Amino acid sequence: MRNLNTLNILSVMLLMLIATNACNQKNASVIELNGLVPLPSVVVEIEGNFQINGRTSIFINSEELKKLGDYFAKQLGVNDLQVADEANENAIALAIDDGLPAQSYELEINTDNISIRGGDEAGLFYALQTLIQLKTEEGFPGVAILDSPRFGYRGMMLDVSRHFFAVEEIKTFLDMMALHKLNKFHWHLTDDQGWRIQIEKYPLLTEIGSKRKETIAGHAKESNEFDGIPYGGFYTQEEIREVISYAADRYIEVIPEIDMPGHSTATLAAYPNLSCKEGAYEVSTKWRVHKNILCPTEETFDFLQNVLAEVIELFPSQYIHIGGDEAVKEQWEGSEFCQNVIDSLDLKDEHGLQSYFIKRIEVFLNQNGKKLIGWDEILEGGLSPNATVMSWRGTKGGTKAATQEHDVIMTPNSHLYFDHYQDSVDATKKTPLAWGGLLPLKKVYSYEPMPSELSVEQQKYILGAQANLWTEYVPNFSHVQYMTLPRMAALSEVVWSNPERKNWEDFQTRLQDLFMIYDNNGFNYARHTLRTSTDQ
Ligand code: TNX
Repeated sequence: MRNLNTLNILSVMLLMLIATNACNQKNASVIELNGLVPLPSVVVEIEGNFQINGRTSIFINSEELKKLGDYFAKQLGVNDLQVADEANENAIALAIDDGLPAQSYELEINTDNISIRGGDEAGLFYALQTLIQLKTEEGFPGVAILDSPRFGYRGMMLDVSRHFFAVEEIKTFLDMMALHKLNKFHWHLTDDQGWRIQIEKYPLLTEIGSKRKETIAGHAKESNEFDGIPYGGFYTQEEIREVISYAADRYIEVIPEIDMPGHSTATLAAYPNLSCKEGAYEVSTKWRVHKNILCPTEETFDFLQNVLAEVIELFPSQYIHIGGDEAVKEQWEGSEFCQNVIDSLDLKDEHGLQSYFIKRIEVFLNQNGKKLIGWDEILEGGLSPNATVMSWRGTKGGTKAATQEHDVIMTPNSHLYFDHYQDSVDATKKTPLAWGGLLPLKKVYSYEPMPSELSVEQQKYILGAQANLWTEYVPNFSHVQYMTLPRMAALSEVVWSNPERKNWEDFQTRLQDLFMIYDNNGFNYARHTLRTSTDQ
């Protein structure tokens, strides 16, 4: 019997850390092991090798870990789960250690045991991801690992409006995120080309708003052809709950986005009374920025509050994303109603009106215990008091918001837009059609989320970073995977690992092992990008 409390991983680690620093050898031992992505904080090889066999049990030290213990058992192919303070030999022992920071873990593998301590359940879950990456045909190599994330917010956004992905596909996307220790799934549920979430009070949002009569073929910049094929899809509230629960089992928070006041053509197709400009609206069949916008009437605010009330009820997330991007002000400029609002509230202009709009929505969200996130356009005309800013048009907006003491998530289109080309924008090179721009793996890997101009005090407002996959040119889920992997691996190292230990050469070596895990899981990925990124 071995008492879990007598583990001395930390002291071994500290000694090895001192030794490693003394020799100035960066992760020398990692390369000998199966590649780990994202790179853990400290990895030290130990003699021996652990094998799972018929006598292996998983031990948990509290009933509360039962669900996670079951998950471990299933993933590792172990049949026996026991609750006890002490573990037998041949055990995989899990325990929460309040002394460790949230999301961090210590993992020790030797010939007799695997011992894992997590600062919380998420920490244990991340240790499992590391175990999955370490596993070889010979079992698990002896190792001691001390690991914790650099940022608390490690996100991926998926646009399901331009193209729709089924619940099972969303679950696979969450599996992909979990493998890379990402923890925030930003779900872009509404846009001009389709409304994808059932709202009980407003059935037309899905009856009309989730369907478009056809879709533009080729690149929107140059094409005038349409495919003539009706397209649609939405998630019922039951399905949304299923996704949230699947994500929660992987310690991923699902953050819904209801985009307003722009990107609302599908909303207006269902409820044209919410527009400033009378006319017939239909769900958009083409890409790029649209002029349609919600009118800031009391009717619109009632509608949005009713929609958000259902969203708040459904999603346990602390955040609700309300978009705020690319709201073209032309229809507001031409509306007598809007001009009267601007005058009567003494607003500066249409940007002031957008700011007033977002502030009202923020008050409603805050009253209901939620925090608002918006794209960086919400800075224009003055930021809502408690808003978190998602900086997408580069990092300037994020830096500015941090200096105004607002939380920030970095998601610059220069480094984290996975809808951009991976290798070449040259059509003759036969890469699949994409939005534009060039974002090779190496460029994602090079991204540093912390703006150097921020003071130490201001740096704490940078919560982390997120990559976005807009899906105008991503028609099916296999293509989602192709655009996302392996760039998600580079993202994971940007948001998880110590930047001083980042090393592009070493990352490429470790990525080859990760590719085997992608293969084992049946994930499609852009396998050629390792080679092309090296060339660039
Ligand atoms: C800008 S990023 C958008 C999206 C497009 C994307 C294409 C943002 C907040 N809005 O509506 O899909 O560019 O890269």
